[in-house]
Formats: sequence, C-alpha cells, structure tokens
Amino acid sequence: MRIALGAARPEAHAGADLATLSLASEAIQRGLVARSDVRLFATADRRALYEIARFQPDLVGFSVLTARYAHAVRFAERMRGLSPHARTIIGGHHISAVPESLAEVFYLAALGEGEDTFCALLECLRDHGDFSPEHVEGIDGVAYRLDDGSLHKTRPRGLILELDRLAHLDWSLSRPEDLSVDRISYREQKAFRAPSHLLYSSRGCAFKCSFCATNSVWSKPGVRHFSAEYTGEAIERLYERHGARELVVLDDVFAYSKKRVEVLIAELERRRLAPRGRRRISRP
Ligand code: B12
Ligand code: SF4
Repeated sequence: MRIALGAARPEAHAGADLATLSLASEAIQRGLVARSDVRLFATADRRALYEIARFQPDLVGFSVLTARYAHAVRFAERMRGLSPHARTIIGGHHISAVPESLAEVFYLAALGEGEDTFCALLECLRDHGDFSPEHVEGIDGVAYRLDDGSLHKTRPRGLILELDRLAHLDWSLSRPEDLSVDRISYREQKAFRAPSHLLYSSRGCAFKCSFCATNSVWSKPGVRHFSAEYTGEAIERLYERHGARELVVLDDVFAYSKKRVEVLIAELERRRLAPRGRRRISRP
C-alpha cells in the first residue's frame, strides 16, 4: 500500500508538518506501510500534484487548519483529476472543530487525535480495499457523508493515555529543514539562530480560552506528557542526526508543571544535552 500525506501550510513553508510526520511514523512502526511507500508533501509545493500522480498512492491524507481549508479542497479536487484512484481523507484542527464542513472531495474525516484512527483506516483499506460505511462504522473518530448528504460520525476517539507508545518522529521521511522555523517568515523568528527545529513534549492544554482551537483536537482541557526519557531521546536524535542546535517547543503549556521541566532538564543533563547560558522557550 502506498500513502501520501500532505500539509496544507503557508507558501513560505514548503515542507511537511509534525502531524503528517507523526502519522506516517506510527504507520511505519506498526508495519502497516513500508518507509519507501510513504511520501510527505506540502500543498504549497507546485510540483506536489504531479509527484503524487506519478507515485500513484492508494491513500492521500491532508492535514488542514481553518486558514487553508478552502485551498486544501481546491488542491484535492485538482488532485482527483490526476490521481483518480487515490482515496482522499482529511484530519487536523479545522475538520475536528467543524466536521459539518466536510467537502465532497474527501471520502471521510478523521476527528481528533489521529495516530490510532489513521492506522485503523489503513488496516481497513488493507483488509477490505475500501472505506465503505459497514467497514468504517467500527472505527472510532471518523465522520463521513451518508447518501442523503447528511454527516455521520462514529463514536468519538479516546485520547492516547500513554504517549510514549507513539513512534518517534521519523525525520528521514522529510527534510528536517522543511520543518524548521527558519523557513517561516514571521518577524520575531528572525531572532532564532538557524537551524531551529520543532519539538513537542506534551499534548493538550489545561485551560479553555474561548478564542483558542487547541481543544478541538485534544477534545477537552488536560495535558498529557511524553516522559522525560522519551523527550530526551527525541532531542538527542535531532541533535545527533539532524544538526539541531535550537529547538522551538510547540507545547501549548510547556511550563505548566515546574517539576516536570526540572525533570526534563535533569534528563538532558544526563545526556549532556542541557542548554547552556540563556534559556528560551517560544510558542507560535
Ligand atoms: C506548529 C504550529 C504552527 C506552525 C506549523 C509548522 C509545522 N511545520 O508544523 C506554523 C507556524 C506554520 C503555524 C501557522 C499557523 N497556525 Co498554527 N499551530 C501550531 C501548533 C503550535 C502545533 C501544531 C502541531 O504540530 N501539533 C502537533 C501535531 C502532532 O498535532 P496536530 O497537528 O493536531 O495533528 C494531530 C491531529 O490533528 C490529527 N491530524 C492532523 N492532520 C491529520 C491528517 C489526517 C489524514 C489524519 C488521519 C489525522 C490528522 O492527527 C495528528 C496526530 O494526533 C498548534 C497548536 C497545537 N497545540 O496544536 C497551532 C495551531 C494549529 N495553529 C493555529 C493557527 C490559527 C495558525 C495560523 C492561522 C496563525 C496565523 N494567524 O497565521 C497559521 C496558519 C497556517 C496555515 N496557513 O495553515 C491554530 C489552528 C486553528 C484552526 N482552527 O485551524 C492552532 C490550533 C493554535 C490554537 N491554539 O488555536 N502553526
Ligand atoms: S493553548 Fe493558550 S490560548 Fe489555548 S486554551 Fe491553552 S492557554 Fe488558552
């Protein structure tokens, strides 16, 4: 089975994103797909449509924020013309917050945290060769249109309680520089010394600000942490294998627990990776 996963991201950012990287890494770890049968792409990349057509994937998944939803729909429609056999699905913040907006071009939507849902969908495709309602109905966290056009949702997907069971991000799937913030033209990010790399060490936020979309994916307020060992290992991989010298931590509330930050620093000291001098934590 061949899969392509695309991030609908701004033009300045030509690479993949952490969501698609995590989904692909998990599917590879579970043996559902071979590394050579995975492509990550960005919808901002003009070559992507033709590369996907050449690759002939069985499944194309889009990760989409609200700001790029209309663009992602147009991209998927154009892609359908060139790759008519690919089943196209969508996940991420926008569709999790507003599943009613599911466009006809998508077979289905994955709502909320994605790794388990995505792998269950791959198993469905492997075992049945399609996403027909009788096969998808047993998969939690999915939404699709019924024949009369109404939206049907399966049971909500529960959160992953043991985050450490997730695969480490397989950075070899994407050029790390594509994930680096130095490709993003936000003014304040000029303060970073390149290359900066993205990292998260927890999922979710303890709060519920009315303007914020974070809980549309993580379903309710609450923070789940990767262990210090897991995060230390992730940082060591970035440092040793990918030349990372500065990290942008994407956690919603990284310093929510002072004790946890101290445990993490102790882990980094054990690995001789603790930052020296000024310490800086930044969130987009
Ligand atoms: C990193 C980040 C960025 C980076 C992206 C860099 C990169 N290469 O990834 C940059 C700086 C580009 C960025 C820009 C913006 N961002 Co931003 N960003 C984030 C942040 C902090 C982390 C996202 C992340 O990597 N999470 C980790 C991954 C693993 O989680 P995930 O993306 O949710 O993916 C999981 C599920 O959603 C699901 N899933 C996702 N995609 C798919 C696809 C499939 C097929 C499946 C099955 C499942 C699935 O499975 C994944 C694994 O569980 C979030 C806040 C947050 N806590 O999520 C805001 C957030 C996503 N951003 C947000 C916003 C508003 C923006 C901007 C509009 C800001 C602005 N005004 O310019 C722009 C829009 C960019 C665009 N045009 O799309 C909002 C989204 C709101 C919304 N309704 O969509 C968020 C939620 C912030 C917030 N708290 O409100 N952002
Ligand atoms: S991530 Fe920030 S803005 Fe969003 S709910 Fe948490 S504290 Fe509020």
